[in-house]
Amino acid sequence: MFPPNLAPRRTLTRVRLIPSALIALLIGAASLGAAVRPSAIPATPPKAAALPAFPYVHGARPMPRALPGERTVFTLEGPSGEQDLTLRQLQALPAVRYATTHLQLKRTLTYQGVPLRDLAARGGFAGKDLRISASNGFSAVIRAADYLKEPIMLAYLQDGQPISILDKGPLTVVLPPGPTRFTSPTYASAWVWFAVRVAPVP
Ligand SMILES: Nc1nc2c(c(=O)[nH]1)N[C@H]1C(S)=C(S)[C@@H](COP(=O)(O)O)O[C@H]1N2
Ligand SMILES: [Mo]
Repeated sequence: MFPPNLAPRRTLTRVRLIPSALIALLIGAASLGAAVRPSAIPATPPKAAALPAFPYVHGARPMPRALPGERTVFTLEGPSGEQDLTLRQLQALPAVRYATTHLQLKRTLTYQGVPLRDLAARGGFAGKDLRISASNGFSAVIRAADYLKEPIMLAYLQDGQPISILDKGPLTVVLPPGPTRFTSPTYASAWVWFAVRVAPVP
């Protein structure tokens, strides 16, 4: 768990003032990336600068239906109920890819997965702090101020392959290499492995 004062007070306050709906809109525009012509983007509110571009490999794809018997791998627990997602459905959400040195594995690997920012938008709780839970009962909070600005992801591929249990898969939270705080002991709990669920912090 993190101390409540990880991010500068000023940043936290500003993020909380942005309505979830506006954040969801901005996230949608951000994940469309280069595919969207500037004229298609709604008039840019000043807060748009708070949502940087992420290293997307693709935007949202048509959401496939879950097949009979297809396993739920991840659940979004939103204000209007739960959304169970299969791996194929998770892979239809916008995806980022980058190399990072895994804090616990101590290896530099290329991960691909869904940015928490896009997961939160899909769940209807963009801009809220997130609690990510794991199949072993562990959970950790990831602050909105972190996942809105940095492409923290729920990874499903490691060097192009499904992530083995030995490497903390099949779904594991990965933080990008930029901010040095992400590799500090304070953020060790944010690298949630065996991740199965996300919900907004009440
Ligand atoms: N699923 C799961 N993820 C987790 C944890 C856990 O117990 N279960 N512990 C967290 C904490 S507090 C730390 S310090 C690191 C520990 O990883 P390690 O045991 O590989 O060093 O994983 C984080 N992610
Ligand atoms: Mo820890």
